Amino acid sequence: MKQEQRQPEYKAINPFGTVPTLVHNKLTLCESNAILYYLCEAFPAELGKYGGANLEEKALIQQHLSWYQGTYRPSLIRILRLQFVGMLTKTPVNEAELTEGGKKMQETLGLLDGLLGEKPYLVGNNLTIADLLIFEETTNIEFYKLDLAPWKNVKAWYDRMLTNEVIGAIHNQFLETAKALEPMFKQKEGN
Ligand SMILES: N[C@@H](CCC(=O)N[C@@H](CS)C(=O)NCC(=O)O)C(=O)O
Repeated sequence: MKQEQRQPEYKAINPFGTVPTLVHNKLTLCESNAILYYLCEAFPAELGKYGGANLEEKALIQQHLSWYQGTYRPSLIRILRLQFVGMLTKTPVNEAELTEGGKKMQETLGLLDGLLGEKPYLVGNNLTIADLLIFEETTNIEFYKLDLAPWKNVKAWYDRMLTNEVIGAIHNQFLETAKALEPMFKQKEGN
């Protein structure tokens, strides 16, 4: 909200003005895909298992991360942006855009459902950085109160991710933040 990511001090380490940025030893690194890859390679004992067990898995992880950046994230964040911008600028949300965005989001969830199939995780039996990034974006559905039941593979995977103790704890914090923002949305709807 304070737009700190746009300040010159931050832009000195991240010229794109986006979060996250990783500073480790002599390296300053932007972009989630690159950061996640780096963490798995830099800390093999602790994090290597999330980066894929062999070349094929590593390549599939890259496929999912590219799809996430190019298709998945833009599709899920579109409606959220529309609603946030409407809320912050106190202007009515464009209903046609909202409907179109909702349709796109549902199509994308269908694609994710197909990518997952009945596998426990995107790349097979093990949780990887592809699951972490795509799951994190999928949590936005909590804002839309969208029931994932029609996408049964997504729903099973989403619930499975939440059984992970660390992910579950972070998710609970996220839910608290989402709840705290609810009155702002309601206030906007009432306007
Ligand atoms: N492709 C970038 C996207 C990063 C991104 O858009 N981050 C959001 C926060 S989740 C951000 O910094 N938004 C602030 C802005 O765009 O001003 C990545 O994966 O790191």
